[in-house]
Amino acid sequence: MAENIAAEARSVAGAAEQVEALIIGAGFAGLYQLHSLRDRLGMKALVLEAADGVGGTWYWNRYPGARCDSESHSYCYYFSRELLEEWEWSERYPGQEEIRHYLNHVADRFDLRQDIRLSDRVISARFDDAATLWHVTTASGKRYAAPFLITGVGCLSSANVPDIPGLEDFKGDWYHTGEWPHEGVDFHGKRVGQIGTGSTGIQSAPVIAASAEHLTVFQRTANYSIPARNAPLTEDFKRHISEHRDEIHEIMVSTPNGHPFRIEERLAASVSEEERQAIYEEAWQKGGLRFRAVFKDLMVDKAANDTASDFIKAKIREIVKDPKTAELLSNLDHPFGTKRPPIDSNYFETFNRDNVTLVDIKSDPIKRITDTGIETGHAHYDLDILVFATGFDAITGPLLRLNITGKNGLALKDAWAAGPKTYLGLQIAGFPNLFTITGPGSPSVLTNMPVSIEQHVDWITDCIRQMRQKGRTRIEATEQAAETWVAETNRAAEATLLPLANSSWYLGANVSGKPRVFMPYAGGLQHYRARCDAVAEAGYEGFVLS
Ligand code: NA7
Repeated sequence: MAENIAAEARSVAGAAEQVEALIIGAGFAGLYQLHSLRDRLGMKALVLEAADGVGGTWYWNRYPGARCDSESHSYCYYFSRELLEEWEWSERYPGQEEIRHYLNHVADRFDLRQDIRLSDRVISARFDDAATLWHVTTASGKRYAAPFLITGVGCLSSANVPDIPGLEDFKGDWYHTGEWPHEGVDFHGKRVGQIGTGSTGIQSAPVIAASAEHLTVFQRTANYSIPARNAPLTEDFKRHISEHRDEIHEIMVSTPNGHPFRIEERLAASVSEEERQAIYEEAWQKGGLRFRAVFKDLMVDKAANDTASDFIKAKIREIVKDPKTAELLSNLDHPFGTKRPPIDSNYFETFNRDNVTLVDIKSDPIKRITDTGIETGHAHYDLDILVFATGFDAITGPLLRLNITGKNGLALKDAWAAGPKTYLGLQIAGFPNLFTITGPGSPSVLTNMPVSIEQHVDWITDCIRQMRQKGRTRIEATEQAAETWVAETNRAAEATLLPLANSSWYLGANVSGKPRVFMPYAGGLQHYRARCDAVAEAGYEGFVLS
């Protein structure tokens, strides 16, 4: 008897919990995917999440000044009219805390928490070909199994801390912006060094400077930025949104980037120099990503792009008082918009403060971190706190760290040794029944993310619905379809100016040893959506269903 009980206990301890679908990540993607599979298809689905709360990217990124660069009324789900109507955003660009509240509200409203397992990181996923089952293991040793595995791990969730010698010697505290302590960091009386001037560094520097004794910003590549002109939403604007939801959504799904505004039809050269300056000036005053939409050729014609870029350089020189600092900040080595274009609140103005210094680490690179600060070839900077605003192992990083193994023992890291290869960014040949929400090869980071996420989740849900209706249990992208899609993704990027930014994370250039491949699909969200729909209508062309 005792023996039987012990054996049973062993088998229970070793047994995998089996459901119909496993979803990794409780951010925008995972929450909506759970709701769709469970409440629309009636499936038993589970979300596995490493953090101790929902929110995904917005759970982790709590650095000072963390704010979204898509407008709040578009940075949300549109699948539920009730949800849209009951939630009211407070500012033009939502801050991290407000977005996290929103996602917590979604989790409660749709009763999702009961099917979310928090505080346990997925450490491996392995496909059992004979059983058509994905076996997933977590850090705590729990095992799960399901026929379908869906990743909603985000594109910017794998922190990139550069391998600078000496970090272990540093006596002060150091932080990566993407893994910021929940209790916050007190900068009062501290000498802070910030490495990185991407969207994150551009947001954090003004906020850190406001309380630190001194902030030294270490800039490798100068960056463009447009003022966000963030402000509380007016009652008039809130009314406008609530009266025009359908029109706003229609614009979002029919434009290349999923934003709630259209790109102007005119070319930069179609207006006089004077008119062009007036158009840029108006867009600069209004602020935000709409700046990029004032001419339709800014992202495809270098001469057109130069006009925008020259305008922004002149603005930087006008704002920044010290000529040497202004020169460094405006010494831009890539066309405007070819790296993800930040929007800011007083970034360039911050360099007019007495307690802020800009250090050019392109001409004088960092040699090492010492116990008391940062040493470059020519100087030593004494610091109490180091902030790494150095970005992410973007798009592929979060997928690769799941340790996924497909058919015939094929590890994803080997399948992608020369760079990611997917079909539509949704599936990988050799990895049946694995769907990657906003995976490489989809528009993802080039768009307003919730719009791309809803499109992917709807497509995946519909695919699984059709499979179930037709008694199919397995779907796998063909190698041929994936090859063709990679070629199409490359062509789409080459038709734009995007590949001209050498140090872009779109290319994987920010992580040493990462293959240089342009990862997102740059052909436009509206075209991509049409393509995904056409594939489904043609009976899932490019996939094998069995
Ligand atoms: P980004 O955009 O990748 O920016 C990272 C910054 O850190 C960028 O200025 C990099 O310079 C710099 N960096 C990275 N590694 C180093 C090393 N080793 N030495 C010096 N400087 C370095 O990341 P963000 O977090 O700002 O933004 C990512 C996205 O998150 C953003 O687009 C939003 O969508 C939200 P580089 O340009 O490589 O010379």
